This record gives sequence, structure tokens and C-alpha cells, in this order.
Amino acid sequence: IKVSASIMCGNPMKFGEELRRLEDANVEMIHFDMMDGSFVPNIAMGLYLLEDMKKNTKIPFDVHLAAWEPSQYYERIAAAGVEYLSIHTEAVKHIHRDIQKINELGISAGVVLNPATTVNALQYIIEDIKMVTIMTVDPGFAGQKFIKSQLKKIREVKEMAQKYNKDLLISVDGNINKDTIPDCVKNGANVLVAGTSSIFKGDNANYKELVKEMKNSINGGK
Ligand code: S6P
Ligand code: MG
Repeated sequence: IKVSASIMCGNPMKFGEELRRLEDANVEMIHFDMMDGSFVPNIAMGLYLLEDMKKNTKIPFDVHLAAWEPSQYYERIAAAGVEYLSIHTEAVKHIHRDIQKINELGISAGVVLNPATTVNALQYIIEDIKMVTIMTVDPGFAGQKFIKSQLKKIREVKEMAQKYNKDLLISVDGNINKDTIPDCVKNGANVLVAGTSSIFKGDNANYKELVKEMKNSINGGK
């Protein structure tokens, strides 16, 4: 089970330091939210920032592109060297085409499902992707409340993955913390996006301890 730190939740005046603290805490991925101010009612984390940040750490990147017409950005995101790029099924006309494009650019394609989106969208593309991200809040903001109905969706994605793509990463994004982790993992999640409710607790927080706390909660706490 991997922890992917949602860097949008870090202190933007200290992003360099944030990366050092996350490295020290051994997080396995950086979750990088890019928001266009239209697909979601917020603007965050642009391409320049991605390019710079990527150069400044060895932790693999998982870019979450919450934007209409995401294909405008694939080439620059690929050039930045990111490992995973996830797009919303709701944001593109031909999701199969977009996935092929991303894979051709040498990035592992992923797909994000909003809380009201069913898993049906995955049925004919699941073999072409490396990651599915289940939004456990509506995308746009940190600090929201976990939507419980998504647990069933995690289970459904897991069942589909067992049949068609055994190595699929199943990520959960939104209000992931020691209280919500056990149910997410029980249902099949294997990537935990960590934001304000788990590790980003300010400049003095001990990320190492907070990541440990997340991992300890996986089996209901030990
Ligand atoms: C939300 C975004 C997420 C948040 C994360 C914040 O639009 O996709 O990745 O950054 O959910 O975590 P938390 O614990 O504040 O909900
Ligand atoms: Mg996200």
C-alpha cells in the first residue's frame, strides 16, 4: 500500500522544504493536482510549478489533471518526466483515444472517477491503464468530508481489476486519514492520497510520524 502526498496541501512558500520532508517520511508518490478553474471551481498548481518540482525530487509523480480538454497539456507533462498521469472520464470526448495518447508519450495513464460517476466507464479501458483514482470527495478543494458511498465503488473497481488488470493501482482521493483508511483498504484501495486530513498539518508537523500513523491504521490500527 502506497502513500501519495497531495502536495497542493503543502505550504506553497516552502515547497522545496516540503519535498525534503516528504522524502524523509518515505512517501512513495507525490500527488500533484492541476486545476483549470472550469472543470472544478478552483485553480491550482500549473505546468511551470510541475516542471520545477519534478526536477527537485526523485519521488515518482502522480498528476491528477482536473481540467477540460486535458490533451492540451500531455506533451509538457510528459516532457516534465512524470510517471503517472490521470484524467477524468467526465472531461474528455474519447477517453480511449486520450489514454492511448498518454501511453504513447511514455507516461502511465490513469483515470479518475468523480463521486457520481459509475465504474461502467472503465469496462473497456481497464486493461490500458495503470491506475484508477476514486474521488471520495467532489474534486476542487482540500478539507472536505468523505463520501461513504464510494466504498462500494472501490470494491467494484477491485473486482473488475481482479478479472482484467491484476496490477492496477486503485487510488482513493479525498479526506483519507486513519479513520477512513481501514474501510478503503478493506474494499481494495492500494494508493492512499494524503492531504490536510492526514499529513499536511503545518510547518511543525512530523510527516514521518503521520505517515506511520496512516500505515498503522491500514489493518484497523495496531
Ligand atoms: C481535491 C484534490 C485532492 C486534494 C486532497 C486533499 O480536488 O483532488 O487531491 O488535494 O483530497 O486531501 P484532504 O485530506 O484535505 O481531503
Ligand atoms: Mg487529487
